[in-house]
Amino acid sequence: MKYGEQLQKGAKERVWRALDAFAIELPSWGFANTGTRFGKFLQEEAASTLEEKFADSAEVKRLTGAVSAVALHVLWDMPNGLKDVEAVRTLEKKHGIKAGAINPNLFQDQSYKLGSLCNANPEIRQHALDHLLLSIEIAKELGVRDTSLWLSDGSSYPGTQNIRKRIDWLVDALKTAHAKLGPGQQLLVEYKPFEPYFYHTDIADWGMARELCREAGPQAKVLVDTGHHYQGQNIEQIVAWLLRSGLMGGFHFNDRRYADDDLTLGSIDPYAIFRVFYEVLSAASVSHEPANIAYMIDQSHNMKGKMEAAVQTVVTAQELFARAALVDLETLGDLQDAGRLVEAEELFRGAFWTDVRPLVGEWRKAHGASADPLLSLREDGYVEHIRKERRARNTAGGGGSYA
Ligand code: PSV
Ligand code: MN
Repeated sequence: MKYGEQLQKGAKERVWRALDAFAIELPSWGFANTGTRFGKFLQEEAASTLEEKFADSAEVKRLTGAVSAVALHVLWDMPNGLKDVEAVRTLEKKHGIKAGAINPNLFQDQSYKLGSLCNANPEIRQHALDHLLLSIEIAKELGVRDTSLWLSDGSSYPGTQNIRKRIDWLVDALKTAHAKLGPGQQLLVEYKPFEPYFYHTDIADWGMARELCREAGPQAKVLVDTGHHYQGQNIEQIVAWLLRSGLMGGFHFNDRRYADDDLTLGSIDPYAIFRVFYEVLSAASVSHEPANIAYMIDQSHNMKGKMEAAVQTVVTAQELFARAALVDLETLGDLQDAGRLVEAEELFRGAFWTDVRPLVGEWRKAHGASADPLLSLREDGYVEHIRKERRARNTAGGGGSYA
């Protein structure tokens, strides 16, 4: 098959079908002012209230047509716990966007210096567990499927912690949490090799996350954050394994050059994300059912405007998903089985190199979104409006120096 032929052979239908089924969650924290370890460069238009985060997410949803929900971080967004549920329900209705995955915060409390669910002190473990259970309760109240757990727990110096004891504490906690899940709810377990600790991390990779899920129960699944791997790791192979074992729960998408850089999806290595999407789509084609995976973004933008970055990310995700959907799986399978390596590779690469932007734009337009969301964002005045509205609050103290 020659390059370009794929577009003629029912490509539009394939892309259309893929995009119909594709939606991604935005992180509420992606709209707030965050910083690096060395300083904060404040953005006048950043969101600081939950209402503003909902409003910003709704604008990204309106422009792209591919946003399913806005993921919440309990301490940052719902500091009063269950008392805030009603307010979230009101915001969901007002802005026409649902709350997404509920993220417990087990990394900021002063007592967590030596760990949260893995702390040697049983009182601190209980405190962390209570917060995890509260998060599950909040998810239940809001009708949200996923509680998304990331633990920063670890140590920076060999010999200072008992790794095996910590595994047992963690398993106990996850079993207790799992028992509280309602029908249809899920506990997503996210792994990360290092940072904030640099010797050991209690859930350092997908194998540890998978073991923990298996011990916790059938509603626990693994969350793959694309920024949480060592350099050179074959992430799509991890995804293939997790799909095979029914433990692929969801993604936190972002791109990186060095470590957990939280750069815009596809800005450094779009081919890597294409390959991940291809694994998901090819597994779904064999099982004949959608994998029911939570697609989520986990990025914070300190250089780019937050609204622009969010729109750019969703559009990139749509485009890479569409390109992955272009792979003719049947033909590829035949070529692979016949050992026709270069033809197989060219078919695969051909899909990646196809410019789907006009097709994806058409899909968006047909679905009431914008053919060119970044241009529409620039033209519709939303950013100017929120900048005016939020300027005074965002520049009064806080962060680094701001002229
Ligand atoms: C940790 O690096 C992480 O990826 C987790 O998902 C957190 O919830 C998120 O970033 C925000 O800090
Ligand atoms: Mn993450």
